Amino acid sequence: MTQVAPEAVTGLDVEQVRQDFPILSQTVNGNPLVYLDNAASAQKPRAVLDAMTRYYETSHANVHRGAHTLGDRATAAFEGARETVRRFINAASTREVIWTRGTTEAINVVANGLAPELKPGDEILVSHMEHHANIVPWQMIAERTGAVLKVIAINDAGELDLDSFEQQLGERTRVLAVGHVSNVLGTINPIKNLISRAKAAGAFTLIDGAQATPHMQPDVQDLDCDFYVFSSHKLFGPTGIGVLYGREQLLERMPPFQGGGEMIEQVTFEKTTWNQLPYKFEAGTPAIAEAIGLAAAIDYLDALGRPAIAAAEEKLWQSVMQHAADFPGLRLIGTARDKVPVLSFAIDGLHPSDIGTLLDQQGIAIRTGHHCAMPLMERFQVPGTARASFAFYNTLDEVDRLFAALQKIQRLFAN
Ligand code: C6P
Repeated sequence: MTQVAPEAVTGLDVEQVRQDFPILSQTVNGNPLVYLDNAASAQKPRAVLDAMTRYYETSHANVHRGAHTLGDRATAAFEGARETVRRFINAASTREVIWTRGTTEAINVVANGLAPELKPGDEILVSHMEHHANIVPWQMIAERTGAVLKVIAINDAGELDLDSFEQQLGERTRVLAVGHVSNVLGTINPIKNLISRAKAAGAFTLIDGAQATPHMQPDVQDLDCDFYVFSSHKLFGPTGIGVLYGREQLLERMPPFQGGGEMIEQVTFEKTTWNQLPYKFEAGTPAIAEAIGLAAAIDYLDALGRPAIAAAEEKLWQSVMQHAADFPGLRLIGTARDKVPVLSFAIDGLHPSDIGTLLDQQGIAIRTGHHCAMPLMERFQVPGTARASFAFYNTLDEVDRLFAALQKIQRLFAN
């Protein structure tokens, strides 16, 4: 259930939408909050908070165990949430939708699961713009198996260098693991093309959708990827839960990630057999309320309408770009043609962390630092960036306030 205005069919009534997000209507350091740290974690609509509270107030019990009414209710809601996610990504079956703690855990599940497929000299291809979550698990698996990590170069605009991709892709490539959207640059990568090329080369494909899903709806069957992963908390849902989509026959082949309850079929001291999918990868009591909250977030976004959300983001982004072009000494990091509304920048003479602190004093929340993408910082030869990341509930007035505040900071440092 959602509190969306009827105008949502043609365009978002942003002021009305903001009423759905209780956290946004507060002052921070004496100023109305301007929340521009959405790429780190997005805020939650009341529909999500209500769904989780309702669950705890009426239906909580452990799932898949109970011979009682609450257990049945909890199981139905939990598995209903899985079906909502299946629909969201257009997976062929709920057996292909695995709950994880988030994107990071999902990538670790896949890296661990593919380890038996890798031998010394096999290549794992990532890109120079990956988040650490899509680098480090592969390095760990490479160390275990003798496989080698290869890196697709990027150009100065922050786009994948497709020539470099073609050069690196070869018969030794066993895995392609790339982000759908960069958390620092906002670049939308041409993943459908990459997946089809990698598949033709015989590689497994994993797409990190952490930064894509807040802005677009992936169709995993159309993309034809083997794995697609994302986090709930960036998608306006609760923290502590995420999704691993995996192609069924690969998930069947992969070893489980953790052992314990739920993931077994039969246990004896001599031998244990695994539960069917998706439970084989879901050891222990799952994050039940969080799954229900994520489903409520997806329903909320559906009710707003993806085209309306995209139009609202586009309007914001045009204003951001205009302001940025007029701002003396501001350098954009990431100028790809195809982008989500993420503004990474440096300002001459200012350290990113000073920018962040001084903006916060004016009630404006952004993120500064390396954004868990140290190799990318090194590529652009910056210690870190300031990053303002936008969501559909941000307003044009907030964009104006960001740049007015940046001007004030610049004047302060000029004196
Ligand atoms: N990026 C950011 O501020 P988790 O923490 O598991 O939910 O997501 C990890 C992750 C993986 N891939 C990408 C592309 C991401 O952007 C993130 C999280 C946040 O950019 C926090 S570091």
